Amino acid sequence: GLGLQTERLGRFIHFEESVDSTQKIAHKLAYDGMKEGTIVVAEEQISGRGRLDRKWHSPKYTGIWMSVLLRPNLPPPKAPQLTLIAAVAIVQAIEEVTRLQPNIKWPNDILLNGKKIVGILTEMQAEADKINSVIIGIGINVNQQLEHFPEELQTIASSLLIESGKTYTRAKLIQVILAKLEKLYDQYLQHGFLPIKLLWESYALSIGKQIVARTITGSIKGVAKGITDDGVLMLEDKDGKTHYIHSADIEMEKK
Ligand code: BT5
Repeated sequence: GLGLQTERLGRFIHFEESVDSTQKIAHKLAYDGMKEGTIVVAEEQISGRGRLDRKWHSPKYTGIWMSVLLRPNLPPPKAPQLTLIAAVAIVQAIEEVTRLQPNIKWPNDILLNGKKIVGILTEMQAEADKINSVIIGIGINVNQQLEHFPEELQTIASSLLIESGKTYTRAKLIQVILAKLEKLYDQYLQHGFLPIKLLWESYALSIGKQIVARTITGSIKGVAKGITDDGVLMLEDKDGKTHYIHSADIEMEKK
């Protein structure tokens, strides 16, 4: 067992040795009416995915490939906040278990020493103006050596093992992540996003820095000012105009 300290999250665990994507299974379980807190965990993903149909490298036995089903009673525009809540929970869990201090790169990356160790993919099903289900996909590089990564990832990705020289028990990490996530999620449902937004900003890398936001319609340069109460990134360009970025890849500008 995982020794869970949660009331709802992870009370039902769907475990598989090898899957296409834990997201796919979680969507099916959501459709079948499974309860909030159901999680899907796999040892390996053959077609793990990122945003915009990008691939997520998910080799066997070395990482955490997990999807969490939530059913918040909220309108669809609130769903992106759940990505930020998950990011805070994961940072807190990694800090507690490893004593490393990761940072968040808006919206969905967690980095150590500038390299990506975690990716989060939030997908939503809504009916009319109400969320039916949100699937939070979490990928964490735990015990990979550098040579486990494909060459194109070796300069941009890392793992907890590479950064600390230690291996970690994935079940322990999952247990702590679910405990932190449940606590923050309950706090969010009771008190709203503001307290979590402040926490999120304390871990964020790009706030106050010059960045480039690549959106599907083009790139915008400016200074990241922070996030709105809905979790939207605020970017101020050189003319002092504020842009509200809902979805993008962020690059820190090199001086
Ligand atoms: C993400 O997308 O970062 C979201 C990744 C979510 C993965 C989880 S695992 C469990 C669940 N099931 C799934 O199928 N997915 C979720 P994005 O921001 O689009 O970043 C994707 C990019 O990250 C790729 O194009 C690569 O450049 C890079 N990448 C791929 N695999 C990586 C890895 N293992 N570690 C670090 N970077 C990686």
